[in-house]
Amino acid sequence: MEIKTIATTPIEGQKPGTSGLRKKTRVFMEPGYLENFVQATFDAIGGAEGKTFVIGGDGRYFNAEAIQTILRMAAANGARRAIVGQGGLLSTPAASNLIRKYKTDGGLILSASHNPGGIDEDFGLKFNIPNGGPATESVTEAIYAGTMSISRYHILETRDLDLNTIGESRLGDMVVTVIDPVSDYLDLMAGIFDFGSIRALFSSGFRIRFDAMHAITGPYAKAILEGALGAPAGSVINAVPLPDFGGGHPDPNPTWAKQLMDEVMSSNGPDFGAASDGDGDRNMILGRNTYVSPSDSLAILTANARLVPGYAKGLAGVARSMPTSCAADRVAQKLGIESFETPTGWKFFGNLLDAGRVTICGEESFGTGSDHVREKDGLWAVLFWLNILAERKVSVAEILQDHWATYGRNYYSRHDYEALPIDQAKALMSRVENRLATLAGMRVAGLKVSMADSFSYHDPVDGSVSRNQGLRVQFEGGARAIFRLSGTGTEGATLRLYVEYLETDPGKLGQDTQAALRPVIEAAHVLSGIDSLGRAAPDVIT
Ligand code: VG1
Ligand code: CO
Repeated sequence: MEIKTIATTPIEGQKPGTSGLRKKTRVFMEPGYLENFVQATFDAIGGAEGKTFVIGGDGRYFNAEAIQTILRMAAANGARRAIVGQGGLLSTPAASNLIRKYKTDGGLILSASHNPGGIDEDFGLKFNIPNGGPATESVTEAIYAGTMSISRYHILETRDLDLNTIGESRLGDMVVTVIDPVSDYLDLMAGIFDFGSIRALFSSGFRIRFDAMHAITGPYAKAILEGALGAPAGSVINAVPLPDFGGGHPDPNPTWAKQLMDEVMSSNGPDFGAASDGDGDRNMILGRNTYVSPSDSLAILTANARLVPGYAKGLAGVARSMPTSCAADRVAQKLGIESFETPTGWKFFGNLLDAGRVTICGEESFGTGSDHVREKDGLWAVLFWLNILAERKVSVAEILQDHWATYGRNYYSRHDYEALPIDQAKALMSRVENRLATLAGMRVAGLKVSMADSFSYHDPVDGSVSRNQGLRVQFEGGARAIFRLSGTGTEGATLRLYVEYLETDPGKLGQDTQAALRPVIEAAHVLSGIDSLGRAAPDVIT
C-alpha cells in the first residue's frame, strides 16, 4: 500500500450551499472532483492527522464508490480511525449521533438529501464538525477557499475495503470500524421516548403507515417501528434503500409522497402517516384526512414536549428558520421560553443548541430536531408525535384543532418555482430588494406593509453575522411574504415564495390553506412581478 500525492488544479464551483456540496452525479464522478473537495475539507480543519471521522451516506448512486475514495484519502492524510455504517450507509441524524457519542473529530456524509439519485441525478457531500452538526459558515468558507487554491491531494493506493461485514480492519495505518448503522440510533431514541406507551398505542389497534421512499430511513423505521415498537409488519412501506430511490424524488411532501398522501388523506386511511427524505433528516406528518404543516408541527412539539420523558423537564428555548411560520414563537411566549429566528439551514442552530439556549428547532421544509443530535431528525419527529398521541389519546386532527383554538392558526404555504434561468431569478430578487426600503407604510394589493428588509442574522452566541438570508415583507396583522433562492438545487435557480397569515378568529380556523392565503399571495405577486417568469403556477406547493 502506497500513499500517493497526486497533483491537481482547482475546479470551479465547489462552494458548499445550504447543506454541503451538491452537484449532478456525473460532475462528482469526474476525475479529481470528489478528491479535490475531500482534500480541501481535510485541509480546512487543520489536516486529518490522528483524527477520527464518521463516514456514511444515504446509499444513493455513487455512494459505494465515493466512500472508498474518501476512506483511502482519510488514511493517506493520516487519520487514526474511521467509523463507517455497514454497507456505507448512515442516515444524517444517525451520523450526527455517532460523531457526538464517540467524541470524534467530525464526519463526512454522502448525500444530496431530498434531491433525486442516479447517474443523471444528484450527489452530495458534507462535512460535519465535532458537535455533530453541519460545518458552520467559517468552515465551509475555508473549504471553498481550499478548493480554489488546491494543488495536490493524498490517496492510498489499495484495494476496496469490505464494508458489508461488521468489525474492524485496517487501511494502511487507519483503523476502519464497520458498525451496525441502526443500533446506536435506536438506543438514543429509546432514551428519549416512552417506548412502552407507544407500544401500547400500537397494540390498541392504532394504525400507522411510514413511507421510507426507498431511502435511508427504511432500515431504521423497520427496526424501530415494526421491531422495537411492535407496529404490524407492512406498516413501513418502500423500506429498501435503492440507489435511485425507485426512480422517485425522496422528498416527503404532498407532491412527492403522493402514494402515502392518497392512502392517509381518506376517511378510512390509517390513524397516522409519515414519510422521510433521502438521508432521513426530514419528516412529513399526517393524520387520517389531516395534513400537518411542518411549521405547525414544530409549534405542536414545542407545546407538548413535557409529555415526552426526554423533555419532561421543559425546554430551554425554541428556534425556527426565518421563513418558517411564527406559530412556534407564540408557543414559546406562552411557555415563557426564548425563541430565535435563524437563517435557513441547520448549521445555524448548532451554536444555540451547544450553548443550551434552545432545545427544539425546526424549519418549514419538513425539518424538526432537538439537542439530542445536531441535525434535523425525521424518525425522531415521528416518534415524538407518536409519544404525544399515546399520551393524549386523541387524533392528529384533534391535536391540530386544539392547538389552533389555543394559539390561533398561522396559515402557511411555500410556492417553489424550479429550474428557472439563473439571471431571471436573480433579476426578480433584485427587483424586490430594490423596493424594500420604500415599502413600509405602502399598500400592496390591499395589504399594508409594516416592515420590509433583507434578513441578516446576528448569532447571539459567537457574534457572527450572516447577511442576505432572504427578503422579508411583513404586513399589518401578522401576514408575511418571503422571497429566497434555494441553496440546494443543482439545475438553474429555484425561487421560493413563503407566505403566511395569522388567524385568531375561532370561526375562521378551518379554511382551505391556499384560499386563506390568497390576499398575501396576490400581494407577493404584485410586489415581485413573479408572473413575468412566465410560469402558470408554482412547480411545488407545500
Ligand atoms: C432546503 C430547505 C432548508 C433545508 C435544506 C437542507 O434548502 O429549504 O430548510 O435546511 O434544504 O435540507 P434550500 O436552500 O434549497 O431552500 V436537506 O434535508 O435537503 O439536507
Ligand atoms: Co435531508
